[in-house]
Amino acid sequence: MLTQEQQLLVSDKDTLSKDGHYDDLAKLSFLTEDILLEQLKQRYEKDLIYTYLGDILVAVNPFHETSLYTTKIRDLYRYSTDIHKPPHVYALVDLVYRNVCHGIYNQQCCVISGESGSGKTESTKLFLKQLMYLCGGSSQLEQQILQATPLLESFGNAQTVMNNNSSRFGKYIALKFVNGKVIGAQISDYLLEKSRVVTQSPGERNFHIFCYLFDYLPSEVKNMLCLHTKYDYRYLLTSSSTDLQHTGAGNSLDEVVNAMGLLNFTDKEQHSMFRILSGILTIGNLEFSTDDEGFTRQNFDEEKTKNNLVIIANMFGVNSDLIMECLTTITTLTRNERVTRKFSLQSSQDARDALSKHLYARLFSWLIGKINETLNNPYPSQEFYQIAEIGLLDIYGFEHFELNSFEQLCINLANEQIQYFFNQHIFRMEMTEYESEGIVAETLSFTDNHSLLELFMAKPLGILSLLDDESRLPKATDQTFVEKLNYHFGTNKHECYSINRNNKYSFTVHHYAGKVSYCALGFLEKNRDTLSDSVVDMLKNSQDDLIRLLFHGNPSDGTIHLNNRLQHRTAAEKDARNRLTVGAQYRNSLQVLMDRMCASHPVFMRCLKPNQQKQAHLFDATFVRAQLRYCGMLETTRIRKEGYSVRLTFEEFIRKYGFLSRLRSSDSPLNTCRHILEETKLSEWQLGKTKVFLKYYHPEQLEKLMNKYRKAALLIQRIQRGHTA
Ligand code: AOV
Ligand code: MG
Repeated sequence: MLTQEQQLLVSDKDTLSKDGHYDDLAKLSFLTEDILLEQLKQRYEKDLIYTYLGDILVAVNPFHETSLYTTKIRDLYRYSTDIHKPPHVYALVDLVYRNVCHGIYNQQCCVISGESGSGKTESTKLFLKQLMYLCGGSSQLEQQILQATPLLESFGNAQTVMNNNSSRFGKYIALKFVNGKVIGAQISDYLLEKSRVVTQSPGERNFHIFCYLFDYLPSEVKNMLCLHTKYDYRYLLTSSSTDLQHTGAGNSLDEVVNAMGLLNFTDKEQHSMFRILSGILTIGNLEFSTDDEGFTRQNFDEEKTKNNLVIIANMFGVNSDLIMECLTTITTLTRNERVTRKFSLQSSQDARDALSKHLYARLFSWLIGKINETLNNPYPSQEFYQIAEIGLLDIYGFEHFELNSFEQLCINLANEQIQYFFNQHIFRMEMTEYESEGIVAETLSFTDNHSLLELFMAKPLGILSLLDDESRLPKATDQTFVEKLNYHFGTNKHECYSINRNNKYSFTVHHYAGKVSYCALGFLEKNRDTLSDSVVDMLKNSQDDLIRLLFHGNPSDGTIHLNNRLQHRTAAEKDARNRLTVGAQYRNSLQVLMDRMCASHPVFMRCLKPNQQKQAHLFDATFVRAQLRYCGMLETTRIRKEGYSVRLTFEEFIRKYGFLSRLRSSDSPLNTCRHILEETKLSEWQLGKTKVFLKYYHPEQLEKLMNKYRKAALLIQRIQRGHTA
């Protein structure tokens, strides 16, 4: 019995292996859904989790440690010219990195998709680590880039029903290279699910970092931060789960602190950060009571509450009376008159939770800004160098819970966008380019999700626009929002929408990955995302430099300010953006992401989840079949086979393969390419107006020929040297 490592080392991409399964399913001459599923299953059972479908890499989550990532295997995929390698995420890394080194593409992106818990984040980490390995692996910058991951995961990931280490934010890491060396990186983040700070669904947890505080901080530090045990905090117990055993990403607080050190976070900043986290947990324990008129009482006479207030005031560097005032009253200025209104109990609780959510979200943005400041080394005299970029996209996967809220709507919209991009790339661009290049090809048919995107994004009649309208109307409620949706899209007016007659807060959207019913309770408030001016003013004037910075208050002379001029500026820019609703901001950030991806040469990786129990060695065929179907995997195979998945401009082609033919300078680029191709005796290629069109299997054949020619050339050189010696 071969080990996985040996299997990888001996496996040959070209041939049907002895066990009767293929490395590249696009090579099967006959492919049905059943065969595809059966092949994936057979491979999965041997821990061969990677499979090609043409040039798309499919990965089935093994849910256990494998020996697929040893140093030996890492070296196997290191700058190899032999591309007979079995499918692996490292093969993708090798491909994009070689493209950088050979100057083939200046902008590439790796799009990793799949539903929640399918393995996107793990694949991203493997990708990044291997990429840093290929380009050296030892420089400080490379280490810093790798260290950003555990830091972001601890603040941005949490346990959900679908995944113990679920990403609750989206990220796009852009890595910049000069001469094959990484010279900088920039992380863009997408909509952190900040509601998790104050509430979690059954079976779910708060962000990992909160648990780390209790699991790893030495008791004297915990005392200093006035932290008790994790069972004492409401924000950690809202899911009524008493099992708070840590199951996270396998990171620890040590790793987080270590990463912060490497990424130039000062001790003072780290200290402030811990105090903010402790303050957030404590503020969650503030209980309010009502007076005779039903308003929130302003005097807390309970001992416990008084103590909590003192702790919060201390952690946030603000006055405790002021906190109380901000959370129980609102003061407005009307015609030069200050009018103070008392809050209802609900308003006080909302104000308290809004403060926690905002503070955490701003802390998260600050972390990213600070990391970017460190990673974004300006390279000396950039204009003399060709900078190449590799982007890595890792967002939250498609989600379908029992209760789906605004966050799921946003998450699923992002997944629709990625699916659209995938479709666009695979199908539509294929056809448009054939046309513009004058290539003769059969029309390829495909399923589109354009109409769903319209349902969300259209102006003025799309879900997000209508939500914005309602958010602006003072009298509107979550219910009137659903009524508007039903009016505009219900009763067969939109194919992707249906009314839920038995629930006035609910509506159903037919996503590419299935129908999801959303509960609109809280939608308007989540979209408005307001924080009262008095709370902002209070935090702006905090004694703590970091809190002041997060709310762009007056900077002091502390290091935080000095190190953060850039951050300060982005914070101010963010403030301007903040006036937009959450939905509008999100739409904009997705648009920027799409533009960026469209300008890149993409490679795709599709992660599949073998079962819903997060279990090893369990392949639930029905569950996998559904995933294969909705992400258009079968169609993908067909299109890839029928179409020309590889296209290079004449110049690129000549630069890459010119070696295969004697070039005549008098020839036009078109003729030179034709000449090379004819000499290779390959078939089924086509020449367009500016590009060479190849089938997905051609590069491999060309690479084979190149190797043969190289060997021959070496031999000739040696013989010639022998003659002259
Ligand atoms: P996701 O990123 O796709 O979900 P993850 O990458 O977090 O999913 O993977 C979920 C879990 O599956 C990990 O915590 C690992 O335990 C396991 N896993 C994934 N890939 C591998 C692998 N290659 N080898 C071993 N175990 C693996 V979400 O972030 O929820 O959409 O929002
Ligand atoms: Mg993830």
